[in-house]
Amino acid sequence: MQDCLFCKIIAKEIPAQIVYEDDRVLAFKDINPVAPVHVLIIPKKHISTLLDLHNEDAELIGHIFLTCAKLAKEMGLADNGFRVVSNCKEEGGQTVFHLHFHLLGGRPMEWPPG
Ligand code: D5M
Repeated sequence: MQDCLFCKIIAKEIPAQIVYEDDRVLAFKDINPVAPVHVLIIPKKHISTLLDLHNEDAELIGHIFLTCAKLAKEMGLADNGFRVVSNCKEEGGQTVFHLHFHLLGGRPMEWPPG
């Protein structure tokens, strides 16, 4: 989608530190990490928010979560654990309107989030 930052990363028009890619998803390091491991996992299909998901996206979302688990294991997070977060719209803290999942690990996480 035109003017979408993450679509431009998918198209390699903007550089990113890509850690995984396949035909449906891309994973890259967050530019502003808040944990020792902070990776964003995104669908290649442009979906603005969680609210824009449709039934046909169920398999894609399953694939994204399986990718989160695969990367967490590869990045050494399986023993101590990790967090996966998706912020939705303004009060959820979403700043980039292309659906994404934050994979956070490498330090203890707090609850509730700020
Ligand atoms: O998270 C959006 C996240 O996207 C935020 O943690 C910064 C990250 N970000 C923004 N621009 C870039 C680029 N160019 N590369 C990598 N990461 C980026 P949200 O949940 O929407 O607040």
